[in-house]
Amino acid sequence: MANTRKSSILVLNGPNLNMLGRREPDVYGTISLDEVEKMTRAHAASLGLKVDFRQSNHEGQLVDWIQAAGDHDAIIINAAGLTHTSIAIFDALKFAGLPVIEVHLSNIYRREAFRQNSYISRIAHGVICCFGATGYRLAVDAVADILASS
Ligand code: CA2
Repeated sequence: MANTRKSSILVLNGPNLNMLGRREPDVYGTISLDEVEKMTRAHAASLGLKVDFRQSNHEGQLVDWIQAAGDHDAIIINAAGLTHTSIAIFDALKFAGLPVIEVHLSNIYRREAFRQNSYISRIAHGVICCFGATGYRLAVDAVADILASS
């Protein structure tokens, strides 16, 4: 029988991204995380993909979600500040063995020096930054491409 299961993307968001749209609009834009979720979900649906969209302010919670990602086909992650510090998230993503697309709203290379190291980039299939919320849509396109060619 043909496999009719829809591919599923786990979209993870790290600390403080729940504040999106409420502070620093010059850096992060005015769109809220709820709106980013709706946009990501709608775009994924148009490509026949499912999205499981989550945010946590806690590193361990993100690690737990990555460890339990076995039912998903790919991970899109904006680990926010943990991008630059978390070997635990790097390890979890490495062990998950799924394609990973790293997303940042801002241009992390034009900002403070401490934002220019990303542990996640070492394991990511690809990195999308600088495009604001559109980056999540581009990441879904990247996942669709990867899954279509795998
Ligand atoms: O540009 C990105 O997407 C970042 O991952 C955002 C993180 C930052 O630490 C990374 O270096 C780059 C910050 C997320 C916090 O977002 C806020 C949004 C609105 C108000 C306050 C924080």
